Amino acid sequence: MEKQVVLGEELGPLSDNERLKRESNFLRGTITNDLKNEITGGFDADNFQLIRFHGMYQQDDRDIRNERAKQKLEPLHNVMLRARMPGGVITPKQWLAIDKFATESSLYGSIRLTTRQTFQFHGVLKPNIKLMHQTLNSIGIDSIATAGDVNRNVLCSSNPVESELHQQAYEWATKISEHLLPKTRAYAEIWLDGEKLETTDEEPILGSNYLPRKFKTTVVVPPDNDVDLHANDLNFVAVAKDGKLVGFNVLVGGGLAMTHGDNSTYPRKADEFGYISLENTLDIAAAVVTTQRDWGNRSNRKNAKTKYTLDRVGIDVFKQEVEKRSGVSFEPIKPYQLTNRGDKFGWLEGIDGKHHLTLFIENGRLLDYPGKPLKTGVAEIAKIHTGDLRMTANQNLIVAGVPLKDKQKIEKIAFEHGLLDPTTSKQRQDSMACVAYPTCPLAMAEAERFLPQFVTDVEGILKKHSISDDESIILRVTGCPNGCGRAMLAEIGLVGKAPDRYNLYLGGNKAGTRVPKLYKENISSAQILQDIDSLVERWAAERLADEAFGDFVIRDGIVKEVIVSKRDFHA
Ligand code: SRM
Ligand code: SF4
Repeated sequence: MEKQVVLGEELGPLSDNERLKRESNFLRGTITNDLKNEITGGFDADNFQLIRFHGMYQQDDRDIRNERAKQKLEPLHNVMLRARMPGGVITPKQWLAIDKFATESSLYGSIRLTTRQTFQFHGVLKPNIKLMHQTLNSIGIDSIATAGDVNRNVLCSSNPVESELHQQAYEWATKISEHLLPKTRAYAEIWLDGEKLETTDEEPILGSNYLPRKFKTTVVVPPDNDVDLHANDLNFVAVAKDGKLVGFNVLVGGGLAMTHGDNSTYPRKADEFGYISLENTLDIAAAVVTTQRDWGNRSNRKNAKTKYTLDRVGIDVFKQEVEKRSGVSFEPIKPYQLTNRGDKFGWLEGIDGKHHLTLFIENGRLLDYPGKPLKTGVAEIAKIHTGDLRMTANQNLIVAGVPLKDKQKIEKIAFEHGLLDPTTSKQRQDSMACVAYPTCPLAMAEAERFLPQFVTDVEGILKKHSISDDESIILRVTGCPNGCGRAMLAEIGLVGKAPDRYNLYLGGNKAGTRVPKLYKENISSAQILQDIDSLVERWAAERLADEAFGDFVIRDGIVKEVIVSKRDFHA
């Protein structure tokens, strides 16, 4: 007997976001009026949400919020923009244009590389918003659907070595991104002064009320899992024959966010649905999205993502619906292995004879620091580089496709501007934090500003216990349980609760295929360092040969393994 599935809109009273999407006239709202309103730097309640579908978030600097309130000033409203860059590929010409905009027209002057292979501008004031979109449009970049209840920027493994396979995977990331984009003309009308894109206002895939919640997609080239596929709703894992892409293993239902104190929320790995051949990729993508569109919870946004839909209706029921909608039957999963997530720093030679330089950018923040003019350095490279630049999902940057003759020149610039630093430890390279303060309105604790010193302290602990320099622990800090820094796939994950208070999670693995488990709740960074010190001491003394920290804490019973999140994560 066919199981009855309750549609997402029948699960309870609709959330207010459903009303505002319905009333928005395909994402237009009254944004244009708000733009003209010079009395406030902000947007009204509905437009505050709607601008997200256009890739922007309204923010203010939390460091100066109280001071401004004392002076009876409204918060210094501004927007953060997140660009759409499938696979993170950007040309030097585009880079120079975004560098110019960040320097001249944003409050912070920085370019922030994100955990989803794109860049953000922080601190763009209302009078500069249109200029920003028009600047981006003039260089072939947009910010459509990088936020809001839609399919977000599509990730693709940054694998510069197997150049041909990477190129094919990247092309699919771009095709999937285009296929799942909103079709509304709103973006062009509002930001590009009525210049029309060739679209209608029908939304055959996303629907007129768009998706119940954000939706994330990746294309992965094993064995690298640098995109952290288990953080994503829909994943296409490349299957190659003789170095050529022939199809994808499809995994559905990953996601990392949770809410403190709400056990109905949890980080969850994606499930394997099966193998498909290449020509079915877009149909499967659309079928997964439309199934989630119709079945995802539209009443409670905390339980609205695909991961909860799968756990509510059952994996098999969801999968059968995808097969029904696409007319494609999944074949059994083809063997594949994910082994690592780190970027490969320094120079690598691709099989096409081109050279690729991966630069470590701490926290992805490109800015000119005293003695370390990182942003200028990348711009100087872009001025002479003939290949492309690739942002990685670990917030780093690859100078890709360098001919042999330019290698030395580029390396020199990188050294001179602090972009190549031989003293950077492997531990630092394997550590990551989300943005958090001062721009993120949801931050409960520091993350980006906290990480550098914290890593120095952890480096000291590893040294004290004679852990060799070529080993590290995947360490991630995230300023609140939304999990933007992907702490919920780390060997050591810190999740912010309050200023200098974090929950400490342990037990992810190197490949990113295991969710960690709570070890201690609501503790200070000093306490966390003490705990890490004693845990590393035990690891150093009792580990099996080559046993990673995350594997050790599970084998030793320090935390229990999370196998099925719904059952195990809060148990
Ligand atoms: Fe995120 C919201 C930053 C990757 C889960 N995220 C936010 C906002 C926009 C805060 C807000 O809603 O007002 C943050 C802006 C901070 C700022 O000032 O820039 C923010 N998220 C980021 C970035 C920039 C972190 C970074 O340090 O790089 C990443 C941008 C990605 C991109 O380019 O698209 C970023 N966010 C992630 C990830 C990691 C990933 O996707 O690989 C996650 C966890 C994976 C997942 O989705 O489960 C993530 N962000 C969230 C959530 C929780 C979603 C949920 O399922 O409940 C929120 C809050 C929300 O949506 O309500 C959020
Ligand atoms: Fe902000 Fe929380 Fe995301 Fe960090 S994890 S960027 S604090 S929403």
